[in-house]
Amino acid sequence: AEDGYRLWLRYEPLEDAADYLRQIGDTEAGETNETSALAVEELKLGLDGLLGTSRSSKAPKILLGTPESNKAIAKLDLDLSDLGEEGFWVAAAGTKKKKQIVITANTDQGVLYGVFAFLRHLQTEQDLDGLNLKSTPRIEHRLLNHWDNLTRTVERTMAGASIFNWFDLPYYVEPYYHDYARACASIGINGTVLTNVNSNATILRPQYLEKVAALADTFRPYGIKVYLTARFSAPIEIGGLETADPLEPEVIKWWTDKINEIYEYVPDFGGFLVKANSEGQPGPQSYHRDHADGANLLARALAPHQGIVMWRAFVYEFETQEDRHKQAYTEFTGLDGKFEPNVLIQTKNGAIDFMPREPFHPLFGSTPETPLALELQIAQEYTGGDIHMVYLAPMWKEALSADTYVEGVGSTVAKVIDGSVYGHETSAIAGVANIGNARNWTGHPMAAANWYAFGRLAWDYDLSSEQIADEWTRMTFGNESSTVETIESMLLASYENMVSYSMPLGLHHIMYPGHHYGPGPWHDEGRPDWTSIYYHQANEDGIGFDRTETGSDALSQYAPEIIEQWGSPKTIPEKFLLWFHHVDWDFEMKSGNTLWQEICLTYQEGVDGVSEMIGQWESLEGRIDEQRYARVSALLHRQLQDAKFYKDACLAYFHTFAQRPYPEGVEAPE
Ligand code: GCW
Repeated sequence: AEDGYRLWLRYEPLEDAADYLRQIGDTEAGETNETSALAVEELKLGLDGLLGTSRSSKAPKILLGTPESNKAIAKLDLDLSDLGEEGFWVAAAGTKKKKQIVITANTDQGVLYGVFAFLRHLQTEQDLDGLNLKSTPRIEHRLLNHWDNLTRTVERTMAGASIFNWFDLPYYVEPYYHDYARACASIGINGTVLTNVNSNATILRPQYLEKVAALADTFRPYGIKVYLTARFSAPIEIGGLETADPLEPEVIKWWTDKINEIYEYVPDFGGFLVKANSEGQPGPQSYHRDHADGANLLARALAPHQGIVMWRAFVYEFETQEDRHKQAYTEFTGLDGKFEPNVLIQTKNGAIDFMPREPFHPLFGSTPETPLALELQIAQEYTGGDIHMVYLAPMWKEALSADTYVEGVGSTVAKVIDGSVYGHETSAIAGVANIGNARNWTGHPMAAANWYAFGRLAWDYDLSSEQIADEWTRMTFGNESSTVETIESMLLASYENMVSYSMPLGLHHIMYPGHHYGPGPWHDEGRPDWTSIYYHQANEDGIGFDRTETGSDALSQYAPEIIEQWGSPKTIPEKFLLWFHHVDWDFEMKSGNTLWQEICLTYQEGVDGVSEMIGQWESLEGRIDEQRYARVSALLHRQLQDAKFYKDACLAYFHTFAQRPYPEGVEAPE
């Protein structure tokens, strides 16, 4: 049965196998160590599955390995100087008479990546003529962030319990840890943070470090480093100290000893991810110190071991009375230049949270001295849980390709992140994982596309959403052309549909509190900055949050080119309209509709988009396995119901202010 466990690494027999078999013969690998053994094993697994187990000794050989490990490759005398430590080269080599395929790199890790690239090439039925795949990653640290607790609950990911079985570790290492690592390595992910940013300090106790070491040992051959979250109050919680003040010598000593201890368990430990002074987490400000004091405390102790600190910029307090959009920028630009070189400030793509659509975070480009890491959310906290089919690559591409203008046109968020705008050496990107112990890892069968897309974009942000969707679909559902076309078109429409039926035109933070799944625009209890009415500001005149000069002036945190374009409701891209402007219900939109009409029609469009996806999916009945067909079918019907509910709840509520008729073509809420 097809339960999705194999993800995109299915290796089902190819229709064109015979053709490939003429071009692919035996494999000649070099000397082995753990990582190169995995490369050999994966290549065999892939080829056996895709092409069958018998290959002709007359067909061109695959030469696998580094020039050091494989003499035949050394003889080719290839120039690998631009491949770095992780890049690979997969190419047709040899002579006309004696053709060969070479999969090589400077390191065994690169060779493993090359194997996955070669297999992907076959899985997606690409030509072998003129084979020449050469690639290096654009970003150095490409991490998953698990928001997993030691009790195996997972914050905001809905695909089951945590995959990390702490109870059985280190004595029993689940075989599926290998499959997790394979899947990650196949898309170039090279690090993973095992614990939730909201976790307590327990993971730092020796009893747990032993378990962490077992996971690190398992992931290492796949090129995946292990990282942990560091609770700032750990010296008090588990160290018996009275304070966690980052400038206190005993605190400095405690962390230095702790970090040295971690490296005894995990010699290549990656470092820490820290959420401090945010949403109730302890931090340096509790001792009247700043984020730099806190981050540097850890960074200095990690530096001798080459560890890094990813200090999160997701900080806000209502007490300051400042628009939440502005707070991270205010705090962190003031500290630029004060951080140790092994600190990165990890910043969500948008300034508020992981809303369905946000303008890019104004911090990007605003800290010339400090490298920023980009944090994306693969888990669908605000985008339909693991129930809605929403392909997130277009959203991430929008963030990555946004122009900050800080160093002139073309200073995109991607170039801030990869270090090129300000010439930083270290670079990082993180994705909050959507993985759980669901048999298919991600709950919704289509949600695996987001795990896949994150890895591919982390490796190369220039890949298009279309190309990634195409690869994933072919690898996951096979190459039959109408199946591929249909699923791709569903994937590519899905993000915009979801924005339309939940938070269109720059609306944000109007979800139901707590679960964050459905609508709750009426919500106004508790902290004002956790309510919905604070963000949509609807009243009889209109709707939207004024972030221009006449309002919170968050817009002033962006470059002049952006202020100019976004400063007026007439010139701002309408997708961000209500994020920055409070606009009259009768404001005329580019379409000629009034704002009220446009809001209604956009919600309706989102719902209709889901109906269309159902129609498309139904055209695939009988073409794909029954199990995945039925599951996606059921989920899409639920999504339609939810989309209607989102639309009805929001329109009924906003109507109480707008008091205008529903435009034609919109199903009015009952
Ligand atoms: O989006 C919010 C979530 C919290 C999360 C927080 C964060 C891990 O609702 O669950 O906590 O962001 O990113 O720290």
